[in-house]
Amino acid sequence: MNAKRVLAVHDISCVGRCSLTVALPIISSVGLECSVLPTAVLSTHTGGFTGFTYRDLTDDIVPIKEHWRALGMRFGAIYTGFLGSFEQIDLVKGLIADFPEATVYVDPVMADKGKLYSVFGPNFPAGMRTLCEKADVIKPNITELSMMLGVEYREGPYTREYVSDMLERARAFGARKIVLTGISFRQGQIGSVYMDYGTGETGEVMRPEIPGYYHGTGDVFGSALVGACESGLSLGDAVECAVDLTVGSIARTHGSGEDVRYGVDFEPGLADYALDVRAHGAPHLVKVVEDDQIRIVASLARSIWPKAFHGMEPDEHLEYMINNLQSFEGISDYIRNKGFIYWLLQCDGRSVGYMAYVPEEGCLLLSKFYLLEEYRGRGLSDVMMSKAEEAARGMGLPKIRLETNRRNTGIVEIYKHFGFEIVRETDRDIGDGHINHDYDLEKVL
Ligand code: PXL
Repeated sequence: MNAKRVLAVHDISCVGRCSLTVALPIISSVGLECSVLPTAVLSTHTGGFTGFTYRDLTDDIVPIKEHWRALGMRFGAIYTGFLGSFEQIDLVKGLIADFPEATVYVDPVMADKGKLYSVFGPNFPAGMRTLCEKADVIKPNITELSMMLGVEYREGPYTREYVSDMLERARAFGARKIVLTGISFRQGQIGSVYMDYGTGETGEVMRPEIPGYYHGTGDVFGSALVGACESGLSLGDAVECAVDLTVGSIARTHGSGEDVRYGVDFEPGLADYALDVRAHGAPHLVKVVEDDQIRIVASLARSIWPKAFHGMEPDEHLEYMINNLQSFEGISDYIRNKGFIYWLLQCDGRSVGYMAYVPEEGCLLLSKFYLLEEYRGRGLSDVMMSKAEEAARGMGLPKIRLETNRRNTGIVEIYKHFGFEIVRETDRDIGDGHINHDYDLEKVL
């Protein structure tokens, strides 16, 4: 399956940048495939234009979905926005149930500035709430959240207690994460707050408010959020990238004096948005030089090793290795006195793994190669192995060798996948009577 395929479920308003006409370019700009399920076709959006055409595509949703199912189609994410009718709420819930592997982002597009959009009836917020209950990530504005919670809409600026209380109430929807837009804590400032209910990660991204009302900004923000999250960014980094694209688009539009019904001028900001996402999210290696970095390596070893070697070695053997070889002092000694080169793997703005190697006679010894459990299976070990190969080649060494615990069949298979072969079994005394029962593996470059 193409895990990077995002399905955007919104209307297509032919003119007036919003919904699918912004979701497609923004999500595509970060290298993700954006498929679409149009919920309605309108000549223009409904905000400020009069006499727009409106073709409701409710009847097409199930046949389109069934065709995809017959083809065995899979989606990495489903991102829903403006729905064409009340009945579509249940149909979209059915769609979500039929593609259970997808991460579901629901933007309950229906209201702003305390008012429900004119095309929706009064029961729409309660219906939208049931859709939010199927989501992994929800992105309401404060009006939509108030309506779904059945509480009175209040104009900002807000106190932090008020906003925290709203986030807490929204926990009942069951989504893992929420991004709440249209929040201000003082006059002249506006932004978003976010909360990851699972990890407790929470924060706010505030910017100076630009006067005026700008159409389609919720969709620019939502699409940028989905693009960034699906690129592997943490929620906080994704919100930053989305806010920057949105605010930049508003600033250009404000400056140009354009008719705001045509939406915001987001296109010139796309290249920077894509670079921003890449800079925050792309996994990359950082050489370990400073004491602080060595401490991070030592703490990664402490988190990774007990799980990685669980059931393979007695606890005291593991403790000996961690305390002596992968402690701050042990790693410092390897780097500063023994010629080892350590690298930290950065991803989602944090250190998620590490590797180390040292040149030997005729080969490179790959001495450490570890990833946090939750970051395995995402191709990140390729980044580390490529670095080891690049280093060996750069030093003119034709071979990489490594030693790995014989009982760790999973990692042996991974090394074989990278082209390593078992060359011997060894029982090495690593000091204090501790013996490592290893395979020696080699890869000829
Ligand atoms: O940007 C939200 C939106 C999406 N689609 C249509 C709309 C609106 C907001 O007014 O009218 C058709």
